[in-house]
Amino acid sequence: MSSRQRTSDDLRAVAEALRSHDRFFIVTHENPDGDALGSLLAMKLGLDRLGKDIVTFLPGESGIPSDLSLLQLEGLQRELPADATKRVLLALDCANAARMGAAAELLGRVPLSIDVDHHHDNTRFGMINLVLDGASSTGEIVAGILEELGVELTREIAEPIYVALMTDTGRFGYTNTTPEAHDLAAKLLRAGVDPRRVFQEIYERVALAHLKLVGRAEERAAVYEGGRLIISYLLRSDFEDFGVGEEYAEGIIDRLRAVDGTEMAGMIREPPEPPGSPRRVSLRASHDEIDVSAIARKRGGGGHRQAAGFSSDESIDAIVEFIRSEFVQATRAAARP
Ligand SMILES: [Mn+2]
Repeated sequence: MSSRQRTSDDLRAVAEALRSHDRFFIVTHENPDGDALGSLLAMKLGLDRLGKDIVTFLPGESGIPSDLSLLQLEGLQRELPADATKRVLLALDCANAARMGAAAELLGRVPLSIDVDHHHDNTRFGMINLVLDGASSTGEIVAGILEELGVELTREIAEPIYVALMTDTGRFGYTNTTPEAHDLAAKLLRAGVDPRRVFQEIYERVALAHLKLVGRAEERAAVYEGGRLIISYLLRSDFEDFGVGEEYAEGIIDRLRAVDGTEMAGMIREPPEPPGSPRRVSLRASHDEIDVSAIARKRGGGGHRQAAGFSSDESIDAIVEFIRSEFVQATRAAARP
């Protein structure tokens, strides 16, 4: 069976499952980004229109990133509701079950579980899996599902999909910016999305404290291996100094990667809450030869080839050393004829 054939079968299987059930529990990953929350909201609004009974859930402790406050997430649950096991579990943008946090324990206890994602290392933990690693974003897959279901693409539904698409492609700048991504963007604009307003809401409402936090991380950036590797870090005390949460560190990694000559960037941070939580590490590659998800997996994390992350209880120095040695190995392997 060709992969195109399999893809459309999976899409039809998901659409059929959504059509034939009535109660859903939609989950995305902890420390959510624009794709996670945009996909979740678009799917919820789409299924609402089909008259389905929907509960949405965000695992973990982290707040909603302030730059995503345009998403109308009323009703989003942070604790597992008692009736969750009676609902169809629909996981969006989760590469593995652990990404669902507390919702992972529902697997095997729900009538049906559906895994919709675009991470190439997705473990296919659902009973139905629609994993399209060529899709720019989970939002793009959600758009395809809603189209298959015949749900009208209203402005209300198009906007969160646009948020997912724009943020996951790095404002249409990463390698996942495919013709399909731009085709979808055009469709979303035709549905009434105002790209200028969405851009402003997400990227041009920066709190001064956020700017200062970014400044501190930039100040601390250090380069290694002749400038091909760049790493910075934020301490718990930095977040305390500016009175901001960990979600404000989002995006710093992309500023590091933008430095001329950078092949790989690493950003280490100590989450201010809850106390004693492990350090979190984001990795970015700027070309195809380095697979940062393979590096992250060595420490129990994962992600995409060019954007991945992991958690660690090691010291910052030890994490820097790990990243350096992995970078050297990865680039040496890439240079091999
Ligand atoms: Mn995504």
